[in-house]
Amino acid sequence: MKFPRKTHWTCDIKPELDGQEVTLCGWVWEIRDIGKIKFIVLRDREGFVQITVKKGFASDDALELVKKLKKEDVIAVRGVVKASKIAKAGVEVLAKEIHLLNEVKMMPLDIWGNVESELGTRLRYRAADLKRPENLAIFKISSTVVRAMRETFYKHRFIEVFTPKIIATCTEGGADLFEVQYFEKKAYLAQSPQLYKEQLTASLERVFEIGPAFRAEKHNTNYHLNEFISVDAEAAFMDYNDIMNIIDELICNVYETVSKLHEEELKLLKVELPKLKRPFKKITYDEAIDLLNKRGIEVKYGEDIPHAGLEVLYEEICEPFYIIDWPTEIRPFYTMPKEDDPKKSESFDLVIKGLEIASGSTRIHTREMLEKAIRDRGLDPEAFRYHLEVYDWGMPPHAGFGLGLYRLLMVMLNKENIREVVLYPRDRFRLIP
Ligand code: AMO
Repeated sequence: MKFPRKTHWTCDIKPELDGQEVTLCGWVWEIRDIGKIKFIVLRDREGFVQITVKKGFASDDALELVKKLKKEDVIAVRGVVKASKIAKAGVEVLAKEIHLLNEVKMMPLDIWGNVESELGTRLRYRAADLKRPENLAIFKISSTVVRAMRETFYKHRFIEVFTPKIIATCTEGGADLFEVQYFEKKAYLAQSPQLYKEQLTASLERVFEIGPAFRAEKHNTNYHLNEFISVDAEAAFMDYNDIMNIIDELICNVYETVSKLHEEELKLLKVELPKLKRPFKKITYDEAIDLLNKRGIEVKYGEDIPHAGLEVLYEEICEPFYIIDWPTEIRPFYTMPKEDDPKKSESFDLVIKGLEIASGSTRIHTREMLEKAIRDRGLDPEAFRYHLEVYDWGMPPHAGFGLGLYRLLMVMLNKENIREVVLYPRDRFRLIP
């Protein structure tokens, strides 16, 4: 198809380019007609630019076309940059040619901020909803978050890996698995790369993976999804304290990088990111239970701490914090018990603004101990045969964590509902689009 190629993005159009010819491609956001002169506000992913179409400068075709243009028509504009005192951004583009690349037929919802649609409606028409400036800001920030994480991982010599998402055995407990038909066999969608990432410490030493995890949980909350992006890391020759130090650095780098690169987007989203202090606070599970009981929230020893409890702890602590040293029996089988008190484990959950964002631990690295831990939880070691055998082949001491990307974005951007930060969320009742 013949059309002029984009030479600049809207964010590149600065008064310093005065006099330069540019081609912009994007969407008609707004059209204003003041008689002889017409203004188009063109939107692309990076923002808006005012296009001025006037007789004597624009081609006759352009002058004709601009009369018929509608909001969200897809256009390419060739023109000349002009520093301008009147235009909002101090700069505009005087159109020479305008090409209509595709005509809009209808829009299923208002993306211009005049009529607010409910989240359910927005998710139903998500591809249109994603054109809203707020969503452009959210998903640009999301990309930067992942980039900042990768930087921290590479700095610490982790390498990125990809493990299978179709698997034969459970990793985190059996109940929440999605079953799939794998030719003649039954298989499952991976809940977590847990067992693979642990095995990889015996060869690649330090690995990370940013990929989907699938959980058939019937929850219907604002912070659970059935498919989410899990940021996983695992490192040989480390324990849970080493891992928490890496998470501290990773989260701080994420907050700093987003603050630095996304001033405008944060302003649009009305978000002020705090300057976080490292190391994050740590309280033990026992301390957390005591504190909660004192505040009138009854949590029995040996139970998981409910979401409401985490919120109360956050009111008390007011910064990101870890709950460490959980009872061994309520953590997954691969978790290393504490040497001096095996009823407790070298494990942690990271809580930000009252929400569990990550969890991790030092792992068991001997076969005998792992086999016993599997049995102790009523699981069948035979089901883990292909995992257990690896522990005979020189398994290093290791530790790691899993972090929910969407949960982190949700707390960073003060969103009430996790679905706001997911392109196409998958929940109990949502499989389309
Ligand atoms: P866990 O099950 O705690 O640990 O999961 C790790 C993190 O993933 C996020 N998360 C979710 N996010 C959205 N929807 C869900 N349904 C959901 N479930 C979990 C949370 C959570 O903290 N293998 C271990 C990690 C490890 O030890 O390395 C694991 O999967 O933010």
